[in-house]
Amino acid sequence: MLESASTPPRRTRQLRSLLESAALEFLLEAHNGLSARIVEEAGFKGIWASGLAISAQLGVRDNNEASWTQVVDVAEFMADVTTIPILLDGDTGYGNFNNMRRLVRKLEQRGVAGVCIEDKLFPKTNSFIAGDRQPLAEINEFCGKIAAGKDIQSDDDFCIVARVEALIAGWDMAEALRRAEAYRLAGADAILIHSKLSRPDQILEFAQEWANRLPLVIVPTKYYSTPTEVFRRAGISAVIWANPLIRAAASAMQSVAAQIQREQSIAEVEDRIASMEEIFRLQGAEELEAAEERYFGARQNETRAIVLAASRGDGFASLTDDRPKVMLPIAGKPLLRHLVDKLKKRGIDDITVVAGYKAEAIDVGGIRVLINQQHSTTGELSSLRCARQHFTEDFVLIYGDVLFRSYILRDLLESEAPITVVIDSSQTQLTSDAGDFAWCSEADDRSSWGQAVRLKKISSGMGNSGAAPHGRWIGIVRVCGPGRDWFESALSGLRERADFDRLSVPDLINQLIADDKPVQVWYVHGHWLDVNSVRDLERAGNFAAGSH
Ligand code: SPV
Ligand code: MG
Repeated sequence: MLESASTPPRRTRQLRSLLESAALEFLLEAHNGLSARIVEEAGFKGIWASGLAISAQLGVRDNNEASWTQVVDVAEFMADVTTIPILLDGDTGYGNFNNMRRLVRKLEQRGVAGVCIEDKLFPKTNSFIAGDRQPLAEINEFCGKIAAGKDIQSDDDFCIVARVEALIAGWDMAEALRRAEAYRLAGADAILIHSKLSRPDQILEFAQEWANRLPLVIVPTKYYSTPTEVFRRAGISAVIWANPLIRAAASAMQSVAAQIQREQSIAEVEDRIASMEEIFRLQGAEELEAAEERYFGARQNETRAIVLAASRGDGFASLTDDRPKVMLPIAGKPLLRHLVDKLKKRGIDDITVVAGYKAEAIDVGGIRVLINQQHSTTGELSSLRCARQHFTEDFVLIYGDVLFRSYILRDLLESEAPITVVIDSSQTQLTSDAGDFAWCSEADDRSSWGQAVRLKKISSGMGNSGAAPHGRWIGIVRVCGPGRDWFESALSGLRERADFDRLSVPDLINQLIADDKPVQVWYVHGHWLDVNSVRDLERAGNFAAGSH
């Protein structure tokens, strides 16, 4: 297979380099897809697909109780979610030379870079269980297995590591060396010399006698207190940390399970276990979301919503001590729930809420919550920027504190203009306690539905001594097609301003007008309200009670 400069080397090549490099390298055990991914993320160059750990996570013994195809299936899950090479612990090769051939073929097909086989008899027993009562394979028979594997592999870089169990089974160093040499001549790519002593003496003696005839691999499960530098000086090629992750998983699960059982609650363990988000990340949820955007044509055209909900709300005194304004109850449910229900009713399911003050109190299902960490010192446009990766070619931007009759949203979704703002033509009196008044190209001609009117300006009205406004913006903007780019560039432009942190959505809309972009007006006449004070809560309750 050809490799270009930009693609990483095939995994078989990576494993070969790892074994043959002059440096001491490390493989860490993994036992399923999740742990394999964790090994790669931790920076390891290779994965040991441990027979002990894979059988343990299946809940069976390391005695070939799991069938070889079950083991290979697990290895395939591991290969699917990683890019580094996997060396499978192939036990004894699961049979004779013929079984070994089939194993190698299947491993190559499934993206496993190499296999390690040990010179014991099927069904094997873990080397640390009654090792000295474990019979060894006959040398010639084992050499035949190695040769058969090498002959069948289609990728020259696929590695077969021959594991010498002589020292485990109570034989002497001469036997270990005799076997290693025979396996080398049979075609093995590396020798794994195993020892169950708590000191590295046997390993170091073997390494010295072996004198690098082939790369040497070790598994310091028992002599783990040996400084790694000792292995490096002895010329070892690779160290396999054979089982720390399955043991870490077991002790973490035991401790968490016991605590939950004791406390009949998960509240205390919640903060010391991986978050749901972390699990989603490890599963690659983000990639699927991106792929859906690319391939799920229908979803691309879906209208989405961005809701600004970062403020505490100044007018509510202690009512907002423990929650943001949008979580105040209105007619039995939080204000934000009303809004989300309205959006969902109109088929808008992708809802991004930008929270800030007491964000943790936002407890509404079916939304994505982003947090403006600087909410206490910044304004609406800063919050909006937090959601900029969710600007699509069709989205609605809404203040989190508005309630409105559903038809307003339904009609707005009919608009195909790049930018549309909803203006209430029933409010044409400038008042000091309300802002966001709108001046338009024409007043609302209530006899013609859907007239083409352009917005000229939104302002609080202060300093507008001239004409009366044509209405009040209700806090809803729809952005479509090219409107998205206009919207983004107006936002980027304003970001350059020194006072960006104080700017609000009307400043952005005015910037669009200043950029010569048409901002379409959609007139409504009442049928909405925003919640800014304790007095508004009662009005909102009545309004919501009347909305079905
Ligand atoms: C394994 O990890 O399954 C091994 C290494 O074979 S050991 O358990 O140390 O023998
Ligand atoms: Mg094993």
